[in-house]
Amino acid sequence: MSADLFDSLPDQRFSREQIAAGAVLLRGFAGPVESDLIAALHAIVEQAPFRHMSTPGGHPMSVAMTNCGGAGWVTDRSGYRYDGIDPQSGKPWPPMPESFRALAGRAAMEAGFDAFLPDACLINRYQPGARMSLHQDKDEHDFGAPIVSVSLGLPAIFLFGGLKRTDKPSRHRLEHGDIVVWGGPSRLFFHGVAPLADGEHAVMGRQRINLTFRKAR
Ligand code: MD3
Ligand code: FE
Repeated sequence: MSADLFDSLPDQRFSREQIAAGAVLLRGFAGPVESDLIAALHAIVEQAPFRHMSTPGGHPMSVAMTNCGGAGWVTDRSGYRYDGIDPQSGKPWPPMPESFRALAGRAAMEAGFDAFLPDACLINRYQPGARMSLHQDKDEHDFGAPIVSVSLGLPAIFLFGGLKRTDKPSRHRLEHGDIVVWGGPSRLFFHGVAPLADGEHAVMGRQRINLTFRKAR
C-alpha cells in the first residue's frame, strides 16, 4: 500500500491571520471536530430551540438565537442581559458540551490567552438575508477575557470597525470551520455581519451557525 498523500506534509490543518490588534483568525481550526460540534449542537437545539428574540425597542432580530452554558445572552423589552434560565422553557440553558469548551480553550490558547474558561455560548443562526448590525459586546463583566467565535455553514461577510461606530469597517469572509479569537484592544471594537447570501452548504444546508464563547460573569 502506498504512503498516504499527506504523510509528507506538515501536520498543520489551519492557517493563522492577524486581522486587528488582538484579533486572530484561525482558518479551518474547527474542521477536525466538525462532526462532534454538529452532534452537540443538535442536542442543544432539541432542549432550547432557536428563537427570534426582540430588541429592547421591540423589533424581532433577523438572527435566531439560543445558548448553552451557565449563562445565556437574552434580549427582550427590558434590555440585554445574561440569564442562567431560558425564558422560553423556564429551565436552565443546556450545559456547555465538553467538545465546545475544549475547542474554545484550544483556540484561545493559539491566540495567547492561557486559561479561557467560558461560561456562556451564544449560538446564532443566520438564514439567507439575516444580518447583524454594527454593535459592541459590552454585557460581559471582564473585558480582559477574549471572545472566541466559531463559524459553521454558509460563508458570511464579517464587518470589523473600530472603537467608534463611525470607524470604517474592514470586511472578512468567514467560512465553515473558521475560528476568530477577539481579545485585547479589538475586544470592544464595533462589528457586525452583512446580510447572508443564499446558498447551500454541503454539511449545514441553507444556513450559517455562529458559536460565540464568552466569559460573562
Ligand atoms: C469582535 N456575532 O453574537 S461573531 C455576536 O457572526 C456577534 O454571529 C457575529 O457579533 C456572528 O455578538 C460575529 C464574531 C465576534 C463576536 C464577538 C465580538 C466578533 C467580535 C466581540 C468583540 C469584537
Ligand atoms: Fe457581537
